[in-house]
Amino acid sequence: MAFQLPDLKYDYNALEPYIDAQTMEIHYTKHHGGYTNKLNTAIEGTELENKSIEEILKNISKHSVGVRNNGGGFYNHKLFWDIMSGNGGGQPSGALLDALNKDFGSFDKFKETFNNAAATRFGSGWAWLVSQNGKLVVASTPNQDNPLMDVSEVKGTPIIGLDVWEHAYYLKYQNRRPEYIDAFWNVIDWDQVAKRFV
Ligand code: MN3
Repeated sequence: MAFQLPDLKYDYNALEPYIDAQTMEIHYTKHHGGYTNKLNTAIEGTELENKSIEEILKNISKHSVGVRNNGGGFYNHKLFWDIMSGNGGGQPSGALLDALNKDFGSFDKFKETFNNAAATRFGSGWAWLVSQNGKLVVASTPNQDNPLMDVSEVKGTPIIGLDVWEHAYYLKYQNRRPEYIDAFWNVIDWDQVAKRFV
């Protein structure tokens, strides 16, 4: 198997009450697990088996829809789990906070922009904070696309990714996506986000 489902660094109930244990378990084992298996099936016997996921995504326009959807799903969920923690929340500091202030005017203004991108993404997709050589922008993508892909409208390095597919919140929040988006800020791991930024 070229790609393996990455270990989750916390228990399924670690993000309660903001993200419930049942959602975490299904999301990680069935959805992320499914993307991983289907990615492996899609690249089996091809040269992509020896490439990094970043390399594959960078040239995604050359590959099949199956590689695009499942490669994106594989990468995006790993990032998503990595930037959350049961000890998360609060505010960023240091160079990341300086950059957010510079590029959005204030931390609150950044959150407002990000929340709006997440809430207004039609159907299934992701909201992103993206670094374009140090300049920060907010974007959203459909399906399992992400800003590393050459087909993405906004390109750069994803620093924060928020999954706004219904499977990410429907068990607890039903149709109330904005409540889920608000809750996310209580579990975001700013130390991990800062590491991705530098
Ligand atoms: Mn998902």
